[in-house]
Amino acid sequence: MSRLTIIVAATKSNGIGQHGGLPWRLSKEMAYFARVTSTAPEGRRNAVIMGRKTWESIPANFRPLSKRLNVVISHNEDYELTSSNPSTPVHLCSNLTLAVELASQADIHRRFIIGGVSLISETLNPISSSPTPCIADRVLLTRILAPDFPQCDVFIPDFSGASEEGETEWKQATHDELVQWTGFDVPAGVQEEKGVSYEFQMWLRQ
Ligand code: FOL
Repeated sequence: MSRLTIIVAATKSNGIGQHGGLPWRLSKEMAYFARVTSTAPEGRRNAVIMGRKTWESIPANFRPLSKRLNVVISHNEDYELTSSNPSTPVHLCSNLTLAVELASQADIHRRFIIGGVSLISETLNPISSSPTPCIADRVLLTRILAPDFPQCDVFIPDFSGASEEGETEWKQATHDELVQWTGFDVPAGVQEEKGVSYEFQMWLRQ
């Protein structure tokens, strides 16, 4: 099964959203998201796989996300995907397995899970009985260090701590490994934007 990378920005309490959108507006952080998910070798592109609510949370003039194959998951097979940009492909799939299959064509370089919580949870902790589990082996986490954004109303499961068996399943990569994987010079250390401090991190499943 093909590799999946989760990309997410989360507070220390793992908050990621509020009222159906992002709790913050950080233009440099968003530029990092756009660059990481768009960077691919000549002649290939990446896929961004998302749930229906995440699709709706992207400003209408930015969706589908340009230069990327957009795959939206909805159990409603009649869901209307309205596109502001006919030159960027967007597809509807009824489940994650079909979405990953679609995003595994030869011209696709990397597959990113961009939210929301149910897709992130499903790929962090796949049900092993599932016939075709879709498992994420890498998380590009932007850790929002301060403030805590207590108004968050959606949270991802904690993946970086110890598992039930007591061993850590995830290990943080070094900053050099993050730079190498992305292929561009990601800023190191604590970043500051509009009074918010955050850090670009990469985590790997051991
Ligand atoms: N991961 C990270 N690191 N930060 C995020 O903000 C983030 N957001 C989502 C998923 N993973 C994330 C989901 N929400 C856009 C808007 C919301 C969104 C994802 C993307 C969006 O408009 N993206 C444009 C950038 C436009 C700009 O530069 O302002 C894109 O082209 O990617």
